[in-house]
Amino acid sequence: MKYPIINFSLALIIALSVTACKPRAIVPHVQPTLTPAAPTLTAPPSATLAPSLTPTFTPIPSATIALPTATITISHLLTPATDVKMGDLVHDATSVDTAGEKRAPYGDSYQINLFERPFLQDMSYVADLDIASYNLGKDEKFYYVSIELVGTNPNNSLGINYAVELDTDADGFGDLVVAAHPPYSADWTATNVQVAQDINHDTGGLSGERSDAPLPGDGYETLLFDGGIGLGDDPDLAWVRISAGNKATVQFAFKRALAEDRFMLGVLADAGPKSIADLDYADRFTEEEAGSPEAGEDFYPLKLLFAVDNVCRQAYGFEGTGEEPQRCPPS
Ligand SMILES: [Ca+2]
Ligand SMILES: [Ca+2]
Ligand SMILES: [Ca+2]
Ligand SMILES: [Ca+2]
Repeated sequence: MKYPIINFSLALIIALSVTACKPRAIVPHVQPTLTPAAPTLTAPPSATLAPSLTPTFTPIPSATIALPTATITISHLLTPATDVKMGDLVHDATSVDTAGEKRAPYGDSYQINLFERPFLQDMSYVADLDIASYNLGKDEKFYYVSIELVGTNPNNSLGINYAVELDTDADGFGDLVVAAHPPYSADWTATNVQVAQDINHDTGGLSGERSDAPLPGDGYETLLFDGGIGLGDDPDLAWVRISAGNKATVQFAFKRALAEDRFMLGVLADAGPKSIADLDYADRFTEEEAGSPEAGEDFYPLKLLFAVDNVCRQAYGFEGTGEEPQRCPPS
């Protein structure tokens, strides 16, 4: 007579245990899969630009770093080469020699969207933001773009984004951007790379040559690729790695089909606005609002636009006139 009671109690305990365990086992695996990535994927709409431009140094959103990588498996067919022959260096001004004086020596021409401001707002220098040179290489499948920085740590705790801009018709309006965010690794990765396009032709504001600030715009508004979530037709479209050589502190690779054979090329280091939807930054802020890194200038020191370095653009695959907007002067 006792057995049925014992059995019933046991059954009840087992049933309760199983019921109690189930939700704990399932819920955490379902919930985090893709949702945390959403805020970092889309270029911010222009309505929210103003807050993103305020000079704060919020570290890279934790959602980006905390994203459980195990939940997304992306298969790659083709990885870029580890050893690539690179072309001629294009040099950028550096501020390392005048950093102690809290100023850039030269190389910042705000009106033509050329920045040399690897400084925080208090004019303290950040070598990992300071571009010294860049160059282009290619193999059968990929273009490679190396960025040489004065510093050696692209994983600087400020959270520095690096990018390559391509102006495919040389009108001064960037058409494509390949943008990467930390954390970076010495091995090629696509998970921290996005490719976006400017379809409505406003990266140069009204003019590809001059600052048109203050002017709203949505920059590179159309996301074509996000290696973190497998967005895009080609999972191997764009990659980044670091410490690839003393002239390649950061190196990008992207499929040649993205840019075809003719383009103007520039690079960017950005721990300031970090918003591809706000490029060109010279069209967002007036020069007075942005401030200047050059001590002799009226608007010195830096104000709203700081912690940004970029370069003059170089032409690849065509001669051009030499007068293309944002192009480097002939050397
Ligand atoms: Ca520069
Ligand atoms: Ca520089
Ligand atoms: Ca263009
Ligand atoms: Ca646009």
